[in-house]
Formats: sequence, C-alpha cells, structure tokens
Amino acid sequence: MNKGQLLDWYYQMVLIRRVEERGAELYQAGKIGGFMHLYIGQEAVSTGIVAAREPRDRLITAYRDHGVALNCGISAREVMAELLGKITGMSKGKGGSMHMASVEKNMWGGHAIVGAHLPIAAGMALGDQYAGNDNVTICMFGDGATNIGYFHEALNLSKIWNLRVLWVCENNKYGMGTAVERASAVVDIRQKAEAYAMKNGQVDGMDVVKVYQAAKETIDFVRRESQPYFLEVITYRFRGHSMGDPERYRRPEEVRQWQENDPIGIFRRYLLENKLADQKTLDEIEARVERDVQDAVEFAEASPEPPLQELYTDIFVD
Ligand SMILES: Cc1ncc(C[n+]2csc(CCOP(=O)(O)OP(=O)(O)O)c2C)c(N)n1
Ligand SMILES: [Mg+2]
Repeated sequence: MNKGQLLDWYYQMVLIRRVEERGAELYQAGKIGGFMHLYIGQEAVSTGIVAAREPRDRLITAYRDHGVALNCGISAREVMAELLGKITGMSKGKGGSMHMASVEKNMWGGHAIVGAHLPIAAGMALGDQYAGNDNVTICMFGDGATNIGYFHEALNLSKIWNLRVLWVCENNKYGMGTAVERASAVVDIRQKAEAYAMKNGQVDGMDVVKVYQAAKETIDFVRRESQPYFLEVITYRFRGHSMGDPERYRRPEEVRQWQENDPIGIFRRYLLENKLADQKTLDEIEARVERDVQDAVEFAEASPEPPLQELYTDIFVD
C-alpha cells in the first residue's frame, strides 16, 4: 500500500458518504423513487474489498450497492443520475438504486432479491473455470441472505466444483428489522461455511486497512488454491434498513456506540497518527468530494429522463 492508494481510499469512503447523504436529501424531496438502501457506516467494507481485487476479478453484490459501484470506478455522476432515474445513469435510469451495474467495470450488480445473486456468482465462477482463466468472483451479501436456500446451494456447489469465489458476508447485525440471533440458528455466521468444508475467517469491517489485508490474502488464496473462501465482515449500518425505516428494533444508544466507531473517523486517525497525511491534505480531499458530489447532483438534475421507447430496450439479448 502506498500513500497515494491510501489517500484514494479516503477519497472513496468520503465520496460514498456524501453521495448517500445528498441522495437521502433528494429522496426526501421526492426526486428519487422506489427503494433506496444506504451504505453509510459500511464504507470500509467495499472500499477494502474492491481495492484488493484485480480489475479482471468480478464483483457482484445485493441492493445496498452505491458504495460498491463508486469503488468499482462508476462515476458519481452516473450513480447520482441512476438514483434520479435519468438516461445518463449507468443503467440508463431504468435500474435505480438497487441495480447499479457496469460490465465494463466488471461490476455485475446490484440485485434486489435476497440471496438470488449467489448462484449467479457461482455460475460466473464456473464460466471462468470453463474458460480456463484464474479470475476470482467476489460475491458480497448480508447476514440475512445466509438464511436463504440459494446461499446453501451456491456454497455447496462452489466447494464441490472448486470454484474461485470469495464469499463476503457483510454481517451488519440486522436483516431489515430482525436481529441476527432472531433469524439465524448460528450467530457466528462464518460457521455456516464449515458445513461445506470451506475455509473461512472473520474481520473487523470498520477498519479499511484490516478489510483490505484480509481481502488481499483471501483473494490470493482463492486464486492460488482454486477453492472458495468465506469471509465474514463485522460491520454496522448507521441508517435505517431503507428510507423510511422507523428503527423500532434497535436502541439509539447501540447506534451511537457504533457511530463512535465510524470507519471514516478510524481511517482519518490512522492516516494522521502514521503521518501518512496531515489535516490540510485530508480537508482538501473532503473539499474535492464536496465539489464532485455537487457536480454530480447538478449533472443528474439537468439530465433528461429516458424516452418512452427505452422501456423496450436492454430487456432481452438478441
Ligand atoms: C427473497 C426475498 N425475501 C425478502 C425480501 C425483503 N428483504 C429485502 S432486504 C431484506 C433483509 C436482508 O438482510 P441482509 O441480507 O442482512 O442485508 P442488509 O439489508 O442488512 O444489507 C429482506 C428480508 C427480498 N428482497 N427478497
Ligand atoms: Mg444485514
């Protein structure tokens, strides 16, 4: 890791935070329709994971996908325009918040059905195995998804077929309003991988450096050994499940405690204490994010909606 990379991670984490804060305002102003799930609090996870992949390694995730999209290099303009349902969004405004995707950036979505993208990840890895390359497919999903049948089928197949998949479970303690211990017989979620004789590990998801190191090691393992690996990342979402969640299922003190463990704050301190950046440099990065997000909002607001005939394009492949 060199200094330039670390400062770029800082930029990315602050960018995710600000894009989503502005997104929440636009949602409340009625400018964004449909469901929207914020990643605020979990920024270190996707930033560390995506930083550790080679560009040829595929990435696929669930509906809490704005952060992954930005980390994969989809621009703030395209993300914001997609949120606003504009033609200039990366999915031409037809995917919205839950369906950020870019084949060019090797980011395969953005999937709204809980657990449904796990068999797709196994299928992509099978495709790579068939093609004879050693690309790794990185599949991110929530703790709730591990209670779904798809999860068990996909993990089992990945193990018996020696597929190169890094399974990344973002354990943020809740699936909608249900705490992990009320939904899952096994609370230590990594143990579920044991049922499929799969190597597994756990990492602190509030610390981007730790996430990066764990991702780097496990991606190398998957590539080298041609075996799947299960990485559980312990994290927390600071906002409700989606917009308009009254949050009756958790105590405000619990949220406050985790907020004291803010991944951006932790990384800021790390950079300052290790003399990798001074206050001024970090303030300048934050100011750059502010300008880029303002530009993205103006761009998205000024962009047209998709014309009616767009309803029928990109649905089927000829
Ligand atoms: C098959 C299916 N069942 C139910 C839902 C409704 N639903 C949307 S998100 C969610 C919770 C999933 O929690 P988790 O996997 O932990 O992800 P998180 O939201 O915490 O990131 C549920 C039940 C759905 N989208 N798909
Ligand atoms: Mg969850």
